[in-house]
Amino acid sequence: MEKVIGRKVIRLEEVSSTNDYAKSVAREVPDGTLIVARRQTSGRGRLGRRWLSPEGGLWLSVVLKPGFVDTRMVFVGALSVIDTLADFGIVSGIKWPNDVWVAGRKIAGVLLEAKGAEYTILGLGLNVNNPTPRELEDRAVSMFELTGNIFSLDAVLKSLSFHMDAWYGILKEDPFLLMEKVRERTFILGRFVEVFDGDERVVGMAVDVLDDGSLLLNVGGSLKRILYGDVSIRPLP
Ligand code: BT5
Repeated sequence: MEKVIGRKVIRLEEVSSTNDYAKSVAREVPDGTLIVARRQTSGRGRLGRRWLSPEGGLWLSVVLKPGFVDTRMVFVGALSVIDTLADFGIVSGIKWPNDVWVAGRKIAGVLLEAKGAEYTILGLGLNVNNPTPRELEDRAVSMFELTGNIFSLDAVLKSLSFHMDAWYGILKEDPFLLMEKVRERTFILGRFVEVFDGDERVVGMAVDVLDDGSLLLNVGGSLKRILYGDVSIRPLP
């Protein structure tokens, strides 16, 4: 079986979703096994949204078995993408909770799915050599579009694998250090934002990301803790 920096890797040409494939093998494979596909036919975002996954991008899932559930694993994915992009000369930031953006556009997204404490699937999509899917217009970007360069998917995968190993280790050893980095990299802090959690829309100033991973908003002078949602940046009222 192929390994990338000590990590077992399963490569697929095409799959519906690497997260679904990862779930189907999760019980049998070791902690840290990575599944990567050239194309996904039904790539998923959160809340059943579509993740467009044409050839040229990195579409992968990692099976993690830390023995606990921790939603902050989403930041293991986001910080690893940020470090990987930095390795290739691209500066990026976290749009809380699960997006990585460059220059106002989304370059990567993380989808975390846990089966109790048994395993967690960390799904990650990164636009590398693929052009931005047309229907996303100016909301998405790829490494190719930012730099004009074609990257070796294996080199990007190796870098991602290395950084995921490091941040996963930090989450287990010292989650507060992980959260320090998350705060440093969350570019919405100090911005006026709208957050939609599927039911409720809240508008306020993003003040902080707390140690448990939640977002603190100043809503008309009172502080509100947001556990989950979609953030859009808004002009100051
Ligand atoms: C996410 O969801 O951002 C999580 C995306 C996770 C994708 C990976 S790929 C490997 C693994 N297997 C899967 O099936 N999924 C994971 P969310 O925050 O809900 O964002 C979804 C939204 O991102 C969509 O509604 C689009 O607006 C946008 N989007 C879709 N495809 C995109 C792309 N390739 N690049 C940038 N934005 C995209």
